[in-house]
Amino acid sequence: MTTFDDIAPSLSRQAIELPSWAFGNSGTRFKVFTTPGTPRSIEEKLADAAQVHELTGLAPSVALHIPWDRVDDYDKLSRFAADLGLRLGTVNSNTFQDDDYKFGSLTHVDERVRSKAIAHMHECIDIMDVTGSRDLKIWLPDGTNYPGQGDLRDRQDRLADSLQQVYARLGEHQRLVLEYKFFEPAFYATDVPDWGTSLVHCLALGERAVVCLDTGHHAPGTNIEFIVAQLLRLGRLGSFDFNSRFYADDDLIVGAADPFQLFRILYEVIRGGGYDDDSDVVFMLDQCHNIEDKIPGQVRSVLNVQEMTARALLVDRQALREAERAGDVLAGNGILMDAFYTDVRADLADWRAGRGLPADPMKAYAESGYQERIAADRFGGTPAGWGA
Ligand code: PSV
Ligand code: MN
Repeated sequence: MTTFDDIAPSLSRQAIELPSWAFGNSGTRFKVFTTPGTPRSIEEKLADAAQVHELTGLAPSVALHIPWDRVDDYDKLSRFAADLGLRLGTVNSNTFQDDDYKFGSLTHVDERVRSKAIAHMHECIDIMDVTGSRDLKIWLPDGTNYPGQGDLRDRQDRLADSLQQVYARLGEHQRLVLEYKFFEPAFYATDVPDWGTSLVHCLALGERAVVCLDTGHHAPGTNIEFIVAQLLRLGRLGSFDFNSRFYADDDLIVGAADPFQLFRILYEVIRGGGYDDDSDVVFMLDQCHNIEDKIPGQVRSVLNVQEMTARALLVDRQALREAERAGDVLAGNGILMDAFYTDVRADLADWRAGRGLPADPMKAYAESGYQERIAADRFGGTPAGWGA
C-alpha cells in the first residue's frame, strides 16, 4: 500500500512549462473574446506566468512562440524572466500564419518557400542559443485538402530533407521536437499526422530528435497512454502538449474533459521513467482560454496535472505487477482504480502549506487583487493574440 507520505518527496520535482500564448486572447473562427488585462507584450505574459508559479510552485518555465513573442533582445528577455523567477523554455516555431505557407512549409514544392520555412526554424535556433532553451518544437500545418492536390510521397521526401537541414543546425545540447496532429488545418491528408510518422522522421534524423505528444491531436478513442508507453520505451518521447478535448483539438484545460485519461497517461509516464529525476521529458501545456480568465485557467491546469500525478504515483506498482503476472484481471484493474479514486486534494493543500505556498492557489489568486490590477493598468495597446 502506497501512502501520500511515500509519494510526497516525488511531488517536489514536478515542473510544468506554461505556453506564453495561453495568456493572450484566443478563440474560434466564430469569435475571439478579449479579457480586460490581457497582456500586450511578452513581458506582460511573463509577468502573468510568474503569478502561476508563485501560487503553485509548479511552473518555473515559459515556452515562447515565434513570431508572436519576437523581441529585439533575447538576452534581455531571459534576464527579465529570471528576475520574475522564471526560465524561458521551448521555442515553438510557427509556419501557419504566413500567406506563403498556404500549400505547405517544410514540405512545400516551391524551393523558395521551403527555404523560407527552414530559415524560420534556423531563426528559432538562433533564439535558443541566446535564451539557453534546449528544445525547438516544430508543428507543421502542412497537408492537403483534396486527393490529387499534392503527391503524398514527394511531400514526405521534401519534409525529410528540410528536417535534416534544421537538425544539422542544432547545437550539441539542443533537440528537435516534432509534433503530430491528425487533421486541421488540412482536412484530407496531414504530412505529420501521427506518432508513427513523427517517430520515423526522428529516427532518420538522430538521437536528438524526439516526438511531441499533444493530447488533443488524436482521433477520438485513441489509446494515448499506449503511445506514451511505446515512445518512452524507445527513448523518443520528448515532450507533452497537455490540454483536453471533447471533440477535436479543443485546447481546453488539461484534465477537464477526461481526468481518468490524464491519470492513465501519467501512470504510463511514471511507469516508463518519464517522471524520473533524470528524465528529459518536458511537460508543457498547450491551451487556449477562450472564455475563462487566463491566469486562473493556467493555475487550475497545473493543479490538475499535479493532482493526477499524485494519484498515479499512488498506484501500488508491486501489487499491480503481481496481479498482472498472476493473470488476476480484476485485482490489477482494482489496484489502478483504487489509486485513481483516491482524493488527494486535502493532502496536496497541506503539502503546499508546508512549502510556504497557498493551500488553495485558486482562492489566493482571486483574493490577490492581481486580476483587478492588470485590468485597470493595462490600458491601450493591442492585446496579445494569435495574430500578434
Ligand atoms: C497546433 O494545433 C498546436 O498544437 C501546435 O503546438 C501549435 O504550435 C499550437 O497548437 C499553438 O497553440
Ligand atoms: Mn500543440
